[in-house]
Amino acid sequence: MEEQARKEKFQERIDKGEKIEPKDWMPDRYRQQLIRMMSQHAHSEIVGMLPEGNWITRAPSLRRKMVLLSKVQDEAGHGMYLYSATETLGISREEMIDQLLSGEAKYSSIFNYPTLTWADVGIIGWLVDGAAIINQTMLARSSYGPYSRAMIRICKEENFHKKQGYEMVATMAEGTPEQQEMVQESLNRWWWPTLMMFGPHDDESPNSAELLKWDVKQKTNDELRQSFVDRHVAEAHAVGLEIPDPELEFNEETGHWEFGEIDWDEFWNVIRGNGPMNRERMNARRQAHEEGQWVREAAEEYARKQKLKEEKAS
Ligand code: FAQ
Repeated sequence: MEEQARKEKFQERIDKGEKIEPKDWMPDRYRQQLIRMMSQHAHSEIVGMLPEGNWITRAPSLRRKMVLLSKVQDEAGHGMYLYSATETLGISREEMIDQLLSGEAKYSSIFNYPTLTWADVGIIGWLVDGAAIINQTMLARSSYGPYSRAMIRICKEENFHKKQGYEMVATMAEGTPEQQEMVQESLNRWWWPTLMMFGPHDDESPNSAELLKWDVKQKTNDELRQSFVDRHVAEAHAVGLEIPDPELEFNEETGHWEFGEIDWDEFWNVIRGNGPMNRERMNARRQAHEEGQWVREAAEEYARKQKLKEEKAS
């Protein structure tokens, strides 16, 4: 089939709501966009273990420690599903990791901020996982089968993460004056970086048009950001917390919360590698990769021996 006819047929399948599977024909650009976005997403899950992981040894009770340990472990699992789903597009895991470690591939800006207090653990669960759910509930309907299926499972776990984060936040918000101050201070630091997670405004988002056309995304960055604000302002108010935005105002006509402008210089600066924790995060990943070399070698050797055994047996 001619390239153009194939592209038209592909678009028809997308418009009918059919899922695209790994062995199906797809435009090279569709493949490249998915590799970019999904590998970036996988890296975010893995780098995203670091800020909260920082508090595992200092959790204030055994219960809190167990919940945090399993949450951080879930994020590792999400990274693994996503690397596997991305491999179905013809890129190897080694290539993806190389791209992360060389700085060629991005990961979410949010993970370049420090976790300074215990309240940050609750705030990340509530806000960062809350933002991830809004974005990923949409991606669960994405046209690429393996991505969409990974998202369904991931969203179930992220919902639990958000609930545990909000429960921590609510507990601190009705705790001692010091706890109340600590959780409000944490919200003040994380609110704006969380809004940045949704990416640049629609008119400055070069990838959105293609991703919408191919039904990878069904909503724009600004639409998702607005859903996040509407939901989380209500949740903040329900536990007596204040959103750190003097311009925040409810618009009765639209039924939405209007909010102030994001500091886009800060966003682009973090993406370029100059956020407060970019260097530390990359150093931690590089060190983990080097120290994991013997594990990868042992796993390969084990797989080789298993294969030999199976060959002998057959
Ligand atoms: N950070 O044209 P657009 C989580 C880049 S998972 C860094 O609008 P697009 C779970 C963008 O890549 C969080 N870079 O891009 C968890 C592009 O650069 P490129 C991760 C960003 O793809 C919780 C350029 O700016 N989630 O939190 C960011 O249409 C707790 C122009 O942007 C995903 O990755 C950013 N925030 O929209 C884990 C979801 N925003 O690549 C641990 C999947 C934009 O052309 C603890 N990804 N850029 O060089 C997406 O939904 C989309 O890719 C967006 C960006 C919305 C991130």
